[in-house]
Amino acid sequence: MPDLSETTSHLSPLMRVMQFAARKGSRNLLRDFGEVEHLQVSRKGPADFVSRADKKAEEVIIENLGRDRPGYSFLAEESGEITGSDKTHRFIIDPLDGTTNFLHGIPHFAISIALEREIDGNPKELVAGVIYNPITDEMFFAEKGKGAYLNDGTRGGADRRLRPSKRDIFQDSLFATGIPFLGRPGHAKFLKELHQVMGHSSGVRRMGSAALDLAWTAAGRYDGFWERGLATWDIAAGILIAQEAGLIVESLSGGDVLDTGDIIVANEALMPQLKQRVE
Ligand code: 2AM
Ligand code: CA
Repeated sequence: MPDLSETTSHLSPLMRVMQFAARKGSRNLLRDFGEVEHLQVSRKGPADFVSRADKKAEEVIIENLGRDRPGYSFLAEESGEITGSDKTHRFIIDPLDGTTNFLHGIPHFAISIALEREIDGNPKELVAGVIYNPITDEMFFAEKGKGAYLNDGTRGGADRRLRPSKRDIFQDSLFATGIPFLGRPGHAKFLKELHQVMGHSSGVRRMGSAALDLAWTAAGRYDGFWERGLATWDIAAGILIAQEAGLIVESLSGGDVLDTGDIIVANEALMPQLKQRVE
């Protein structure tokens, strides 16, 4: 269980608020994840239970953020759009990214929180993001212009600057992706892309949490990531973390990546090589 009293005084007030909310929400998820194991064997299965766990975590996160930043608006997976008195600031929340993993007792899921800001009528921009994996206690985070970091509680609790991999040879590179969900178009296209990337790279992983895929790419564990049809809350925090680490983030279908949810991420050298195989 994370110790919420840990000193985080080196962080900006906003980052402290966001990380605190993520850790608070994660307590509920961890407790419920422990129960999932028992429920696997019940006839009804854990699906209903998990959707309640999801909602509960979201409530806790919204409650904490709302207390520290009153008036801010929200876009959250379960609650949808909540317009506050301040329409220029909006938290974008995924209380449980990797729901299918959680449901099956697979310890690979995360809480994702981003803050979007609109100033003087300029287009909205992502100004802060956190992705927290409560199982590994890894907190990935970034603020606009300040770089991206990982705190996993080791090395005296110091933040480690995130840097993407420097690989530039496609054959040596490892990529992450997501498979289009049941009922969505694009399976044939995806299989073609997968074939192209698999055949020429070091491999492809499909772990089931887009937020963690982005965080891991920012950390240089993957050399790139692509997926289509994602929701704003799946990728908002991850986009900023990847960009602040030094990666290129683009939409696979033109327009704004947050709006389209069709995302491709890689370093400068690999981006054209990956694009060529998935566009
Ligand atoms: P979720 O776990 O919050 O649903 C996996 O490829 C990624 O796609 C996850 O980040 C997952 O988020 C997201 N996703 C969005 N819509 C989904 C759906 N209908 N079914 C499964 N995963 C979905
Ligand atoms: Ca999600």
